[in-house]
Amino acid sequence: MATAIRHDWQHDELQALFELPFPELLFRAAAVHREHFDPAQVQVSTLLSVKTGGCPEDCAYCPQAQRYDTGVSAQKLMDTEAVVARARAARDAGASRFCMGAAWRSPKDRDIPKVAAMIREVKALGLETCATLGMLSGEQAQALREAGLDYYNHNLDTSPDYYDSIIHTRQYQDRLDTLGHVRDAGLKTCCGGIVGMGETRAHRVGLLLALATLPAHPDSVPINKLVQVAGTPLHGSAELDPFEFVRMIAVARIVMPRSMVRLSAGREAMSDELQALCFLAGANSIFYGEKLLTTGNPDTARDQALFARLGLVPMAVAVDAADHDHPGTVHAQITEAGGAPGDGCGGGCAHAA
Ligand code: SAM
Ligand code: DTB
Ligand code: SF4
Repeated sequence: MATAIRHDWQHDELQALFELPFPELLFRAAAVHREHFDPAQVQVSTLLSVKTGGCPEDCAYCPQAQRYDTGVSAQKLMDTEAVVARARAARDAGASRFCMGAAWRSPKDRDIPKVAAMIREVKALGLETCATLGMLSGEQAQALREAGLDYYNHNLDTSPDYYDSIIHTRQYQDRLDTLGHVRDAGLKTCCGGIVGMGETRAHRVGLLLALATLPAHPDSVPINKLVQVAGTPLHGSAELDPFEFVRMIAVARIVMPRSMVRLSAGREAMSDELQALCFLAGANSIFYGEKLLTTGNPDTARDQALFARLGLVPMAVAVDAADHDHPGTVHAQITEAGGAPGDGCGGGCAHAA
């Protein structure tokens, strides 16, 4: 019988999952993964910082906060043409989703038409679109949806009871409110958090509990491992045990069985073997391309080789996200030679199942 989708998870249950012997936890997570996904398929997103640095917020992990001396300089919002050129290159390298990030507390209303133009043109390339722009009003979320936005990324970042140690310039409830506006606008939600910020296991449980008891599980759940950047308050934090990171992925997979669990920031410093354990634990999405927003990510050749060595294939774009002028399922291809997306999926894609 298929695992039920639950929204009534309890702290003790998640804690007990974390405490399972590692092989048992991975076995259970892998079993849940197979019920809902082809474990050979991994969704591939590319990030672009369309507005970098100068952010007024005080997120203790973030290189883009104006108040920390991290060497990231404030830049203006990019031109649409430059964004589209980067999106086309990402598509041609094998990405199926393009995520545009802005170092804003929240967008100004006058920014929305500019971002909407980017979304429309990126979508016209046949890519799924995602944006992460900070807090949104209901009207702003609606306007982005009308421009063709598929996903909005807005993270809870950490447990409610650790939040005050990390961010002081906005409240947890502000994040929940933005997620509500995003859901109400009919956008898909991408929402996760960061580990390795000096939190305890109980805080990691608290983050997953907060995510798994949202009114709807996020469609994508990015699990970021803190990228430590000199100048940020969290630089110098104790390194997380890599197996604890894998446990975090596995518990996320078990409690949110239908969500895409993204192995997000921090991959550059991970071995191929650790990443393979994360895929075994139920991760089925990555950021692909040599940069996240301001920090590094594995180079594409390394990821192409990893996919080939593990027999992983990039997931197809959902049909309803594909270019309306060119309807049909679009398939990303990551090959060791790179290459453009085409119509042939070789039978490994989701719709073939
Ligand atoms: N400014 C918007 C916001 O905060 O919602 C959007 C961009 S913000 C950079 C997106 C997410 O990136 C954050 O919520 C956080 O989870 C993640 N992030 C930022 N810096 C990070 C770091 N050094 N390591 C890991 N994740 C990080
Ligand atoms: C998410 O959860 N992680 C991504 C994306 N959503 C926007 C961002 C990671 C940023 C890592 C630090 C940087 O490159 O600036
Ligand atoms: Fe600003 Fe977002 Fe960075 Fe926080 S995470 S400082 S809101 S860019």
